[in-house]
Amino acid sequence: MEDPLKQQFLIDLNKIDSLQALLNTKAKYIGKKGILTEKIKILGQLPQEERKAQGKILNELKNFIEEQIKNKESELKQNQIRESLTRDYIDITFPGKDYYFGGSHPVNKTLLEIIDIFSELGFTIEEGPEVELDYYNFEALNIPKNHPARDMQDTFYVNEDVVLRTHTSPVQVRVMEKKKPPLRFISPGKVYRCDSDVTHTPMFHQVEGLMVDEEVSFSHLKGMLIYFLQRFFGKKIPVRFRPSFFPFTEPSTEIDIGCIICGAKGCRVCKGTGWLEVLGAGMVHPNVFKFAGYPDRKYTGFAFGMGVERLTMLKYGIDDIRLFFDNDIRFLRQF
Ligand code: 2NM
Repeated sequence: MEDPLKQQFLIDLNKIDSLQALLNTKAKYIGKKGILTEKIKILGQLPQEERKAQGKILNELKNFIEEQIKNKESELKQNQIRESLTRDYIDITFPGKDYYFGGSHPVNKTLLEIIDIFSELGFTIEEGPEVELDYYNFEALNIPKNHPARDMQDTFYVNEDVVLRTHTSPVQVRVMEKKKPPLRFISPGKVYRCDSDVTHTPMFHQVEGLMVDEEVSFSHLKGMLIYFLQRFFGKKIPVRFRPSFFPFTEPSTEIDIGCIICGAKGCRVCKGTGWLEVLGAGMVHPNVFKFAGYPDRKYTGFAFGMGVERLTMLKYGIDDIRLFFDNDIRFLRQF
């Protein structure tokens, strides 16, 4: 006949579903005041024969319970591990969190590209102030007071003698004042004109270039600028030189490329002509050399200028210059 205490223990054992419940059951039977412990304590009160037989039974029961408890404990711990492995599973093949990188502004990308090409052609970079003396912005560039060219450019005046530079050419005069030829540099930077519509903003970026030495010719100008345009827009782009006028160059030219918007068929951007104006250039006027303090007739040089926003718009087919300054992330992410 089975021991009723063992039966009772087995029923309790079956109900155990946690380590805490296991400890409780262990205490209930074999703890300091456990049912079995109490029974073992009073063994001494029994007559010897009975004590021996009963002692053996109780001892075996105690061993049985201890073993069962131990088995149950390892079973519960195994379950716990299995559970936490399922619950806390980390999928190391899962892709990482997506996050956005910053990027270069399209105007800056174009600027860097222009700088790259001219660097390869041996041009260095020179910079100068954006708040400029009237003298460097106009006077020394052969644009005297009351010259019609001053009306052509809507100038922000700080006072009678100080302006926000309307082009970066004043940098070139400043460099010529300090350095003797040979000179070959570009001056990229911000310029300011009081003008605002789909193709004009009050601030925009220009790159102007200058090369001066003995016997620099218009051929050098043509070779360098055709090379630049073909690097910037592609090898097959048609290039045309038109006669033009600037106070600081003589002769002067405006340079067109075949319209890349319509394939030179004629469109809104090229106003039906099939050509786009992209550069102004010319041979440096002797008066400019005189203002720079160079000796008469010793040097010749060519100069050129371009608008960075305009080149960026043509290259990417952007039809409104204001998009560059709205800082709309949906626009900027496309570059
Ligand atoms: C242009 C077009 C033609 C130019 C001239 C000079 C300087 F300082 F040498 F006289 N710098 N840049 C120049 C010439 C700029 O921009 C449309």
